[in-house]
Amino acid sequence: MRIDVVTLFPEYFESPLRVSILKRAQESGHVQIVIHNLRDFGIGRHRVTDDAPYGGGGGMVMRPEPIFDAVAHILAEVPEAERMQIPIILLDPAGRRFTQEVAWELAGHPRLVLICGHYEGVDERVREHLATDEISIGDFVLTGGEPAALVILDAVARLVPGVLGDPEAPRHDSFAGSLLEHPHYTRPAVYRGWEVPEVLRSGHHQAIARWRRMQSLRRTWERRPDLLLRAALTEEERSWIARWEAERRALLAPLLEGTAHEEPSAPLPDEGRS
Ligand code: JF5
Repeated sequence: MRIDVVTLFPEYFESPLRVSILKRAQESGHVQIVIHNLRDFGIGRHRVTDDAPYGGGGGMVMRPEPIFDAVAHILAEVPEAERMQIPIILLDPAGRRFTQEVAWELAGHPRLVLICGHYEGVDERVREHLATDEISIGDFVLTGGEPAALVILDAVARLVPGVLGDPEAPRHDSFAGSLLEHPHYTRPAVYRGWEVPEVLRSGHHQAIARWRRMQSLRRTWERRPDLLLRAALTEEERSWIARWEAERRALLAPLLEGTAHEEPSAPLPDEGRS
């Protein structure tokens, strides 16, 4: 797979791409990542890439020409029929939310183009007439699209067949099965008096698998109950959850006793603090 990135800050990508899995993925030829400096496509002697917004207001907006020219340069050698299939992705807080499902979808393409916005954003004509996708990595605002592009690069590259040692690994991911991961332990068996659960040291593989599945479910039920709606669960697994629900209700019952039909309680007397 090849991923082209258009950015005003090519240096931003240097060290993240030089270490660990992304480094090895590039060295082995499984993934080719090409960073393009948007400034090289800037306008005039000063290679300008931004300008003041029409209609006034503060800040700067990225001009469309350098971005169109950078993408034209990237796709110049690609035959028209193939070019039409390549996602041209603008990183933007207003985009479609990036999830593991979107990562799998993008990993299915032989090429991607990522465009990093800056300032108040890019000229609307980039969205309308160049970008095929707008993607957000979450509901927060970054100074530019670069960190978001790195997140997408990382999540997508590791799904390319051969990038991870074990070809089964990505399918075993938390979220792949739509449940959170079970706890992991390694040596020592006892650290500061904190013991590794007995079952994991028992060598009883079936009991271990069952314990892990229950831990996964319990953790998901506690922290991300929304994920359970999409999970494929056995009858037994549903019965575990039903038991936890019952235990929770039993714990809450004394606290809620008699509150259902009561008038809102009177304000507490002033405790004398100023
Ligand atoms: C950006 C204008 C893009 O802030 C983001 C972002 C947040 N979630 N996903 C992406 O992108 C950077 C900033 C300003 C356009």
